[in-house]
This record gives sequence, structure tokens and C-alpha cells, in this order.
Amino acid sequence: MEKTRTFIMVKPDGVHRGLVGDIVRRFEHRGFRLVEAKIMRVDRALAERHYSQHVGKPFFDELADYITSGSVFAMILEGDNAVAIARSMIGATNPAVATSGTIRGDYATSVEFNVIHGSDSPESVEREIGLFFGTQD
Ligand code: DAT
Ligand code: MG
Repeated sequence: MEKTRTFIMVKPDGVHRGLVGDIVRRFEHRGFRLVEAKIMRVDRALAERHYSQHVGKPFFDELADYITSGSVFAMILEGDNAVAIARSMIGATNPAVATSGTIRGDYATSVEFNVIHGSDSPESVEREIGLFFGTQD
């Protein structure tokens, strides 16, 4: 199968709680290759572009405050069926229904602070890698 890429971001609560190492380990052990990674801050403008589909929703201000509240760990991963497999490892958006064994199912209890982001489609991968890492070849 052709290798594809996905964009993953450990959110500020995950970085603050020291979960980056475990999360990277999970993806590496599953078979993903780490292509690029960096620790960085998300400013309000980047938050609005990254979460453009949520701008104007009731939870957006809280989401933007959260994602800009501390360092995030952004990475590009490469592997078979990268988007779908990474999303299955991340688990449901609402940790109340995320299965144990998924990242959110193991580490998160609230939808507001759900530890990790993963792109949801090939189009999102391209857009989000462009936003966080500049144009990729
Ligand atoms: P995901 O992060 O699983 O792709 P999403 O793209 O629908 O989920 O939403 C992005 C983030 O926005 C999500 O991780 C947490 C926040 N969010 C989504 N729906 C929410 C809600 N109803 N209340 C509070 N925060 C929400
Ligand atoms: Mg999403």
C-alpha cells in the first residue's frame, strides 16, 4: 500500500502533562514514521485558520483560548492509511465515548481538553501541513 501522511498535534494539555513521549511512542510502535516534528505556540490567527470550520460556533472562543494557552507538539507522520489509522488511535472527539486503549480514551475526560488533534481527510492533511510546516513536497 502507498504510504500517506497525516498531521497530528498534541494539544497544550497533553504537552503540559508530559504525554508527548508516550503519544509519539504509540504512533511509532504502530508503524508510523516521524517525518517532521516541532514544539511551537499557536497564535489566535493560526487557531482561526486551523479551526476555520468552527469559527462562530458557541465553543469556538473556549477552543481558541485553549489551543493558544501553551505549547503544542506538531508532527507529520507517514504510514499506510495514515489518516484513518491515526484517527482510530486518537479515538472519539468526546472522551466520554472514546474507547479505552485510544489516546483520548486513556488520557482525556472532557471534549474541551481532549489532548490531541489528527487530520480527518487527505484534504485536511494538505491544508494543516501547509499551515503548520509550510508547503510540503
Ligand atoms: P476532532 O478534534 O475529533 O477532529 P472536531 O474537528 O469536530 O473534532 O472539533 C475540533 C475540536 O473542537 C475538538 O477536538 C474539541 C472542540 N469541540 C468540538 N465540538 C465541541 C463541542 N460540542 N463542545 C466543546 N468543544 C468542542
Ligand atoms: Mg477535526
